[in-house]
Amino acid sequence: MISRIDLRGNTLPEGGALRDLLPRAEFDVEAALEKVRPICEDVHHRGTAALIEYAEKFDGVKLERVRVPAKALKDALDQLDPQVRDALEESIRRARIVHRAQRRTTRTTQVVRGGSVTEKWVPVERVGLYAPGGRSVYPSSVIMNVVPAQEAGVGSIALASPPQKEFGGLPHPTILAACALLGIDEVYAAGGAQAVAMFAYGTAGPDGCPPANMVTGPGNIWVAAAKRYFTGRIGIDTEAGPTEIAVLADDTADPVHVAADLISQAEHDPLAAAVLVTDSLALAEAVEKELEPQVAATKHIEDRIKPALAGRQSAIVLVDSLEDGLKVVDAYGAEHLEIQTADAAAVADRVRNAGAVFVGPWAPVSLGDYCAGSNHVLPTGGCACHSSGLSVQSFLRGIHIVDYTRDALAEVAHHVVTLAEAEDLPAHGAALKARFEWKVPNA
Ligand code: HSO
Ligand code: ZN
Repeated sequence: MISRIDLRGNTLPEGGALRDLLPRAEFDVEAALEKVRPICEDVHHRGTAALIEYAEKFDGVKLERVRVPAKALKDALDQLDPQVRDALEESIRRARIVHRAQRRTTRTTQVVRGGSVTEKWVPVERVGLYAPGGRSVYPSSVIMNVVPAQEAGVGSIALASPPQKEFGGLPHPTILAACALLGIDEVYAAGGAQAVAMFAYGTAGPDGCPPANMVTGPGNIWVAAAKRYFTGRIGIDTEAGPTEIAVLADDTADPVHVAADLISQAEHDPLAAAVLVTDSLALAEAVEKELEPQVAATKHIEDRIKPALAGRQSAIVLVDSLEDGLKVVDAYGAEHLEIQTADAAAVADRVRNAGAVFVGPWAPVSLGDYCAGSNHVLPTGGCACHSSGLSVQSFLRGIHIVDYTRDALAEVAHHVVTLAEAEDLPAHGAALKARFEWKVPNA
């Protein structure tokens, strides 16, 4: 069901060469970009009319309006299963605790007497959040996007999610209910690249959507391609690829837990990646054995879990030692990394590259998906080597405010002039000279 990659007996190659030995899904955003470009431009030119046409073409629904009426949001919350409501509320409560603690305070640094730089954190003015529909209807992802934006102080938050045929062209009711719980009342029934274009360009008219400065949220390859298309025009979070779990485990790990956790993320998508890295052949064999009955006992077997586990993106990687295991997980840079070893906290502390790290037997990825307080919008495809998951910081801009007195400027003016001349930019130097009657002090 899952292949093995045996890296034992050899010195591991470094960096990129090691990464090439490890499994990863094909996710060709560049190819999707070609298809997405005309859709985005169509939304640019025809606005709401184009969105309505794409809803019919891609979602099979004839929409009268794209903006979801307030009553639909209220009804969805009224009709929400009370147990689901309780769980969503707890998830929101915990996410708020963690994200509130991420808020940044303005800091002034005195560089010299009379010269200071203040770093002021200002929220993005308006963001558009995307919540997928179809195979993945995740109200938890609404929480993971909305809470950091709200805690950052974003003033205007809108959400788009694909129209669903079985719900009369509205987004899925649990998505609407999650919006209502979070106080989000600007919601659009729009999906895919066209939803991203709606936020990027804005649409006119009474049913229109004002343009947003930033779009975040997970989505399929079309959403990722549209985000790439608009990069530079608007801010985005990372382009979300198929979900990934890596588990670094030794012979103290419980194979039942390890197998369950690998399956838990394979459940998302046939392209989802499940990777076990271990120095214990006995554990590898036990997990392989355990996968069979656990997969058989779950739900999305043929369409997602089996292809995900059997795909080239998933594997059990055997290594000589935990040291080598750490090198492997760092080279891989998983979206989610579980540490199931003796002294797991110490091992976790040595990890350099991962979207989120889950320590020991009582912190499975599923906890992080819903109720740990951490964010589940995390970098995939190895982007954990350079990017972080969604946080309050994602929605803030740090503005430097430079404040110097005459004396403080005089003290450093000659250095500025020298550097300007070294770069053949004399007018830069002249801006200083003009302030000191064309004689730079200390020159
Ligand atoms: N594991 C997914 C998020 C998710 N899981 C939503 C359940 N619902 C990517 O981090
Ligand atoms: Zn998940």
